[in-house]
Amino acid sequence: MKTRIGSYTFNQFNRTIAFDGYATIHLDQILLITNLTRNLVLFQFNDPALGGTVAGNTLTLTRDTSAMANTDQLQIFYDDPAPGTNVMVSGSFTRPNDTSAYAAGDHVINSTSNPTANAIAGCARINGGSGTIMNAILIDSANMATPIMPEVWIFDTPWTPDNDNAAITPADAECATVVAIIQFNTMAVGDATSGAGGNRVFVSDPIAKGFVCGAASTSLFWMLVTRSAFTPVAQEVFTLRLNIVQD
Ligand SMILES: [Ca+2]
Ligand SMILES: [Ca+2]
Repeated sequence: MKTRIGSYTFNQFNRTIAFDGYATIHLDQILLITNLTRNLVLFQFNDPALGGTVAGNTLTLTRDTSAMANTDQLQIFYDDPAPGTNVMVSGSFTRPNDTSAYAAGDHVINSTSNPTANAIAGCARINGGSGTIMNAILIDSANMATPIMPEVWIFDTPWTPDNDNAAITPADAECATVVAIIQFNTMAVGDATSGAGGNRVFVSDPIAKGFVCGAASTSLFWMLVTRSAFTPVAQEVFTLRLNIVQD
């Protein structure tokens, strides 16, 4: 979909234009950029003299712009992917190298002393973007006779994680950043080998929970809670996949 980009940063000396609302842009989707202050074309997709290169969200122009001004008004047309793009995103963590039993309500995360809040980048198309989580799949790298009963909390803001194997204690303000709490009504044994040699997969029912990412982020953040007492294997890996329809 042809989109006029309203938020950008132009640097005349570096010949760069940053697309401020985007984490990444694609050269083959940039259509036309005109310096309206000077009535000059800066980029045209089918003219080699008006080409450029892209890194991250920044276009470096072939054309010399040193005689222009950073404050010149630019007209940028970009072929943005159509809204409603369906994506799969995922993140994983490895729990500690111990086999300490969990109680119901405990946090399952990567460290008993210095845990890292799990993040999944690319949930939104652009920084501050939005979407809808359609369903979730949790993969457990082990197959225990008494498995975890997983519950996944999804936040739009990083939270301060409790230690592994401690009861979760989300603050009121952190609860106010929750966008979904996911239970998994379908569980299947994959490789039936007992313990670390096996695995299990948990699948949610349809979710349909909307979210809006933070201003400078495309990420959502997730917390795994066990609602059952279970004994893990050392360095068990949990992977969360989310199916998202991005706006
Ligand atoms: Ca515990
Ligand atoms: Ca395994």
